[in-house]
Amino acid sequence: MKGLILKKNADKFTVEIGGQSLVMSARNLKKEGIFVGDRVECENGVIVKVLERKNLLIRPPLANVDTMIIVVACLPKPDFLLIDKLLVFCVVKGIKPVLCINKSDLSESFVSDVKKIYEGVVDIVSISTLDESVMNLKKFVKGITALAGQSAVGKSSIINALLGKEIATIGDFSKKVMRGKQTTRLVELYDFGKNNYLADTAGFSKLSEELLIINENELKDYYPDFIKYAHICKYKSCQHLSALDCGVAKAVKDGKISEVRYENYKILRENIKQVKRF
Ligand SMILES: Nc1nc2c(ncn2[C@@H]2O[C@H](COP(=O)(O)OP(=O)(O)OP(=O)(O)O)[C@@H](O)[C@H]2O)c(=O)[nH]1
Ligand SMILES: [Mg+2]
Ligand SMILES: [Zn+2]
Repeated sequence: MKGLILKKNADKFTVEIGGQSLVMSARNLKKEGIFVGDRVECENGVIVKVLERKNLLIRPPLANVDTMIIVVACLPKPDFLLIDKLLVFCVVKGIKPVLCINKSDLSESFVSDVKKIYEGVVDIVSISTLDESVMNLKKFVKGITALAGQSAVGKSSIINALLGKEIATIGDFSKKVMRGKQTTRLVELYDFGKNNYLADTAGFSKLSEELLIINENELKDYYPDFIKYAHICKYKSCQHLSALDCGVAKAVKDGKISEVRYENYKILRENIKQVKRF
């Protein structure tokens, strides 16, 4: 029978199989080779085989990710470079990204500022976990869905609000900032019905390593908003770094591409280039 790994705890796995959740162990398989999100073959209550994966994330460890909901909020101070890294990462891994602006109850102007940067780049949904607007996120949970974003943007709060119960642990913001610790540590999939699952995860902080598989000269091809204007560039291999004869730089100047996106592209490209040298 085929099952799905919902949770991993030492050498025990919680497997969803035939509509039930069962705790199983694995036979003749290394536990390090089985991940939350893996689809597995089970025999007599034991995992015997891991089926082929669509993708695998290392940090957080999660397999077969279909959708990534990238959460951003006005507090903690947003890291737009991290968002852009995550967006590139999604394209590399074949994951559909969604940008979720949380804590919209705190600042309306922040919501419109973020929309200005990312409109036309990614689907955007604005919510607050404090009211019913959080439900607007439900339709974006498609397949195995990971929540990503800086610590304290409200990922665990989103899971609890969507499921209507206190499942995931929410961190105390002030304590968290003081200690600089993440509240959520383990990865677990929560069932949303109709083969849709949401993962509460910590991590994505060491993402840069996983981005190193791309060449700095290819980075531009992972920016859907740049691709729209790249045909205007004089040179086919244009890296969009100088304003001369560059369609992308012109689109930035004309306000069609966000300056934040463009400046962070240059930083990310330089990061990739630097690390690759060693
Ligand atoms: N004002 C406001 N506060 C929120 C909202 N959502 C979450 N918070 C608060 O933000 C803080 C952090 O929430 P968490 O859900 O623990 O954040 P997290 O992203 O899971 O953090 P890590 O697990 O550390 O990655 C808590 O104090 C929440 O009460 C919201 O929509 N509005
Ligand atoms: Mg959390
Ligand atoms: Zn160009």
